[in-house]
Amino acid sequence: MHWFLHALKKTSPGVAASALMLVSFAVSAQNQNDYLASFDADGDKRVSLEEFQRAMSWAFEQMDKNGDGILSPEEQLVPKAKTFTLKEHHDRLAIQFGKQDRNHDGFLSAKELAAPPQM
Ligand SMILES: [Ca+2]
Ligand SMILES: [Ca+2]
Repeated sequence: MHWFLHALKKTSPGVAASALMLVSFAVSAQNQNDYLASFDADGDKRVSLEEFQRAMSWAFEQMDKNGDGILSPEEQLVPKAKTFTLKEHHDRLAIQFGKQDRNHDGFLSAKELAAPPQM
């Protein structure tokens, strides 16, 4: 038997539960890093505002068929939708970025990025 499982068997249920919590925390930290990597274009393990805006603009760019930085109602596939510019999108993302940046260092760490959106 693996030493770790053996040790768990010998310990009280409370200790076993906290060991399991440590394992699940390690897994979610790994997911946070994977999530961060999808934004982190220069690989410095933190997300700048520019990287955040670029990653979050992917869907916008897919919809902006003629690439003029403006989503017309037809491009949004919503009749009577308000015209929406890439600049407006970036401005909103900048506000969101500022709220997610809890320690105000100008970058999002894996933890800040994975945190629930701040209102
Ligand atoms: Ca980066
Ligand atoms: Ca930060």
